[in-house]
Amino acid sequence: CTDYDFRQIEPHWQTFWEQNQSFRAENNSPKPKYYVLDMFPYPSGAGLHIGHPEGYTATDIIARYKRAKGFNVLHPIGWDAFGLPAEQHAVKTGTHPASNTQNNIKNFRRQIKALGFSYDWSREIDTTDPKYFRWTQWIFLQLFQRGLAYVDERPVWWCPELRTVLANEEVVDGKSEVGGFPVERRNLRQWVLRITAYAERLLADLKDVDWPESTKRMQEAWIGRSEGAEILFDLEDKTLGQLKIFTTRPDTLFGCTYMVLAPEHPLVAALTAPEQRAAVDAYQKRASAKSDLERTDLAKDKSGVFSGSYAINPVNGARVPIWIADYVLMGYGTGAIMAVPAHDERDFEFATQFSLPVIPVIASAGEETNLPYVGDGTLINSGAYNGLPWSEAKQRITAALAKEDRAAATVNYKLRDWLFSRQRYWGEPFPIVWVSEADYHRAASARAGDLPPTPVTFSSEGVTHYALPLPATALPLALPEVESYLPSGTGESPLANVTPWLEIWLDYTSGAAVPASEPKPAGATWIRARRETNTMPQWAGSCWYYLRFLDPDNDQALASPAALAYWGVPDLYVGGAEHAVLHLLYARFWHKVLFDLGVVPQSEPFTKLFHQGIILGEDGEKMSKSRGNVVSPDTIIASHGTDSLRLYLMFLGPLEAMKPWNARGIEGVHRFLQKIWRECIAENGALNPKITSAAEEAPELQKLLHETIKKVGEDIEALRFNTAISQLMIFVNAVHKAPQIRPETMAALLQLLAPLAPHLAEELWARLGHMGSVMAAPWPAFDPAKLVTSEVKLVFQVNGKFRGDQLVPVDISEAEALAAAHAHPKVAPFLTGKTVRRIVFVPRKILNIVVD
Ligand code: ANZ
Repeated sequence: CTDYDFRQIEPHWQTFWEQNQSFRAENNSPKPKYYVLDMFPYPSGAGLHIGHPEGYTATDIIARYKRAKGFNVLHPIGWDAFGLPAEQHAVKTGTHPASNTQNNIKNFRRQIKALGFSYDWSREIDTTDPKYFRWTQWIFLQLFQRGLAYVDERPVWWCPELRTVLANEEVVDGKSEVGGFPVERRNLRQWVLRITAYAERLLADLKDVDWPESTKRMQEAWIGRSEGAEILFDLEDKTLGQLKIFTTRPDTLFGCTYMVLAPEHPLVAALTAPEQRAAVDAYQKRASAKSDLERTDLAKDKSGVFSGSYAINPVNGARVPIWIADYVLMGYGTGAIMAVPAHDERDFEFATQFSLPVIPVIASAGEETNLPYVGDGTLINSGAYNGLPWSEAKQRITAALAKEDRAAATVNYKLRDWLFSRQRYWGEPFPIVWVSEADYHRAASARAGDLPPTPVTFSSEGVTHYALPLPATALPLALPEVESYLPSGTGESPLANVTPWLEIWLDYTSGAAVPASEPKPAGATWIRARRETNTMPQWAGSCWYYLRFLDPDNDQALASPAALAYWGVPDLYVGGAEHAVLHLLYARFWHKVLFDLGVVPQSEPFTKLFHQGIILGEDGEKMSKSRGNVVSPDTIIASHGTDSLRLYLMFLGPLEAMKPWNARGIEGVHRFLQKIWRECIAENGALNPKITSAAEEAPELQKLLHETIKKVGEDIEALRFNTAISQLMIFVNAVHKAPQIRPETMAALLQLLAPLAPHLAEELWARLGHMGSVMAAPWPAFDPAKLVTSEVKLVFQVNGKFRGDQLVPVDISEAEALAAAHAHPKVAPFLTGKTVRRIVFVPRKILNIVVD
């Protein structure tokens, strides 16, 4: 077949690359390094969706381009393979989640290989592989040792009917997704990571990274730094002490008309008057079943109940009623507020609903405004502070109260510590056992360096348990086999049912364990222990995977110091904007901890980040199974080939833009590739005879070639692939029109095409007679001198008749042009012995000489 046969070409070159290990990155190389990373996929049962190859094609183009530019390129892939769907599948089928996960990985690998991406497959990783999660567990131990991991009772969704804890995504409208049973909040022992200790640095260091502005803003908002003051209000019942509130607006203190405590606030019980007890109890119960989002949503009706008690406003002695309402969260500030309905929307709604007074204390430009008024202004109704601008009043009031020890300026963060455990089977087990106080202290004497500054403990039924880490040498702690993937029924994970694994004799020096049902081994270092039954959340494995790619087989460290020093962090990270907050924030946190430990040399993991836009269905709607508008890469590869799919994905529009799929567009780019094929290959399958080293190429074509080299390179660097492709289309049109083409020109075209449509480029490169891969050839350089039009063809006429032409400098003068005509062998004979009467000179075009 002499036509463009992608079905034969694409698998052929994929095999070639694989056999030649064309994309292997070297940890020892004199070349400069370039590390380009994709957000690695979760291998779901559904296979790749079209959004995957969009981002992956972009990074692949960069990787291939950088190789041609002389870089040692690291472009790896792996699998973020723990997670809920695999566990749900296991519960349903009774098969081990690992087997389903491996099947999904196999399918993803096949699909990704069919796309011809230039990954270094020798570095493939899988977060569920004990060789990998050994180091996830190791990092956890470092966090633990530094006091950055602790346990706390935290609410989870609990379904009494299913006797299990549910993940947020398994709760729909307050009911279990499976079965539709009611759910409630229930406190369970959880591991929590102290990310708040890094809040300030996570915020400040955003200035050092090259990220989309919108993503930086989202992280800022999530960290949510706010400056204000904590202020103490006396309680009317002096025996109860004082009430501490957090406010960002001490300037509005005179406008405080009531106070609010979160339903979980420890003072609620003491402040509740006997006649209010029943109402308050009922209210607390109702609030406990709501999520924070439901509680604080502005659109939702405000609810609350009066406690029956009063506080005293420290600035004017006013008696202020204390309410209990769930729009105040226990987890923020002090869990108590002074309410200023005149200047806060939520307070205003609440006051309106419960007919509480509203006192304006801020005026704009000397005038009272519509309430609630949240803008700036000057103080009114505020005693000695009247007339002051609000920001000044804020400082003065805080300072005056601080003098009486009633206020302290404070900074609060919205960021909460990170709830880091799940009651699931399919996750990394914690390398932690629970032991008695006496045994903890015995172990501590041998292993002081492994333990946190203060012991992590947990009490239940009057007994205090101490968290003892396994020695790092005992890692990985693998998942035991279980009989059932169903939760334990007590809220603990299925691991709680595996008694021989759970209840053990532990040698605290080596981490060796035997079931507690067996006799205690001889030796003084064996203690009784119960393993932690929680597992880590799916985020854990993706927090540091970009480091493992540097040195994936290392069994001494997460990566060698040499590899960490050589590769550093990714030069470019591409992935969806849906990860703008959580994944990127968690990974930054871990990276900073590793930086503080001296493990990594940089303080930020992702210096340059880019989000690919979402591809919508042809109908302009989000692609989804239920809408039936999902496009599968497999189908397109079968019908048009991978090169067409890659090119089309990049030609759809700017990479960052949200754009609809268009089945007809794929035909267009496919024809473009066919056109290139025909420029190179003749009907009979031989090289197109127009390609000849004797070709005389017009200067315009040369100019366009150099313009194209420049533009394609610049566009690729800036991830503007759609405009790079447009430029190639312009150039291919010019090549098509040219009667003859030099082999070097065609070769340059194929090199420019290679990052985008690598299979076709390789095939034609070989057919042009080159040895080896097109990517081994250095990227073509453009000649700046060729970019300016320096010479033009000037036509010589004598008495209006064409007599010859010649390349001349564009800025040639009339006199110089005349001299050139006199020197031209074909023109000169018509001029010798004649008298020049008139000269018509059209610069860059014609010199007409009128003679007798
Ligand atoms: C009085 C006041 C007057 C407030 C005013 C605002 C406007 P940010 O900026 O988000 O930090 N607040 C404090 N703790 C709270 C909690 N646990 N749950 C819900 N709301 C809480 O917001 C701080 C403001 O949110 C605080 O300042 C407090 O209301 C409220 F004209 O105090 B303000």
